[in-house]
Amino acid sequence: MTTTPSVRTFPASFVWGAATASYQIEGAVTEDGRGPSIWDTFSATPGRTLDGHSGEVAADHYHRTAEDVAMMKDLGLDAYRFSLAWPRIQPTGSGAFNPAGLDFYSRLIDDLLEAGIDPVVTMYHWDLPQPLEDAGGWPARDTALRFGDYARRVVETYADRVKVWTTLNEPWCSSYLGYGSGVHAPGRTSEVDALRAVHHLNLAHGLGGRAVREVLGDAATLSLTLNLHVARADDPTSAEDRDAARQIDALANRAFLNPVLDGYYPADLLEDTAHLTDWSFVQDGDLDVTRTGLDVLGVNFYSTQRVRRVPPGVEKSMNDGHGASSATAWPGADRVEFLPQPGPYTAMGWNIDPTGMTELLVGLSRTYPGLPLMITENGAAFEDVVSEDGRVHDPDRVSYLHRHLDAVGEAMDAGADVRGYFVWSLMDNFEWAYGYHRRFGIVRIDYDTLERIWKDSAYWYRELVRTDALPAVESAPDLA
Ligand code: IFM
Repeated sequence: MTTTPSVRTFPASFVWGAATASYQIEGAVTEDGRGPSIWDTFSATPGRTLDGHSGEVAADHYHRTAEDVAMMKDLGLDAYRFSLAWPRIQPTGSGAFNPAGLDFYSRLIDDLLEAGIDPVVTMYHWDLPQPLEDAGGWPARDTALRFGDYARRVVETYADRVKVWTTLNEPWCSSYLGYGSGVHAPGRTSEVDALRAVHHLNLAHGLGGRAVREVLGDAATLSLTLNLHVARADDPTSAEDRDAARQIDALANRAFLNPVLDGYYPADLLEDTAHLTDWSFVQDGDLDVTRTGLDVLGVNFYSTQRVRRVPPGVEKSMNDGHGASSATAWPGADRVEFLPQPGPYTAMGWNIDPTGMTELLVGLSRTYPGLPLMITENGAAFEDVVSEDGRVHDPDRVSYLHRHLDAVGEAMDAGADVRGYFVWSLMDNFEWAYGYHRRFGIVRIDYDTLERIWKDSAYWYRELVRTDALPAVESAPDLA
């Protein structure tokens, strides 16, 4: 007897979207009054990004918003997640706001709404105004206060049209990659500064969240996007390895979840890092500010980690899969080793393991029952090529998306309240330290002509959005 494999379906209310970020797609870095950001400075510093690539032109989205919104409409997207460039809106990060910058996003929001696409706005996706870094950056408390002012202004400006507000994207990256390992802008390497940055980013979230709730009241959907880690003990029977996993969970996950959802920093985090800092930068009342609660938690998921505790005296490898090669990448975790994972891998070298997606979502829904979840990023970079037929056939990406969405469905079956999914990314873009050498888009950017070319994954995604059912991977080339 043959059985037809059942097709995974999603509720009609499930939100289908695509995500991008300002510095990665906009270009136009000196136009219409935009000020410099830490990523402009970092990219201009020799050796910081592959081949010295920068976001100077990127996907030229700044000049092609109408075309890009039309493309999103063709894809049938319910929602578009994008970020506001703080230095475009407030060029020095404090003081005067730039009307041209505010207008740019206002037009984008109008175009989206006219196309029937909900704008999901991230206030900060890593492009800190350079003058704020010069004054101390995220390790300095004042940066959080400046963010609070900026947040209030943008919420007041767009509240009539934008209801879903994400304060920060992946503060883990801003703090540990920016100030710990230094592989991201501004490229500093201090364990203590990384921890100070963690707190000030949480504080910034709190201040931004307050602005959202005060301006929008009950109409607000407040969100924060985290790249939570699924770090598994190499040997689950080893207390040392389990403790290594606990330590990474504290640094990567609970350092953000606890202050925002519970109003404290985990005791084990404070203990693990007590030799570095007494955390006195957390001032009285701060945790009341950080504890905003969330209307929806944004979850970015790409891969899993495997860790073990290295015995004293044994040399450990420093690769944590995020290009971190310095001892300052994970404050206080100097005896934790990130081990190579079984493949397959994406072009980032990240292992493909959709079980991590299910584990993460189910775990979150058990820890925080009733908390709605939204996949705000998931996707993969592969070595795409344009075929002779002019098409980009990207079966590996289609398979990656299929398997991860199936894993999301499994988590929903197990009770996780997942409201939607945003593919990373709408289009190829500036992949930070990797420049344009990594392509995550479902739409290809030809960086010579800036032409947009739909990959098979884009046609496949359009079919998914249309039907709320996972199309077969093999059907992708025929869906154009
Ligand atoms: O490109 C990034 C994005 O900016 C943040 N999340 C991970 C993506 C892939 O590295």
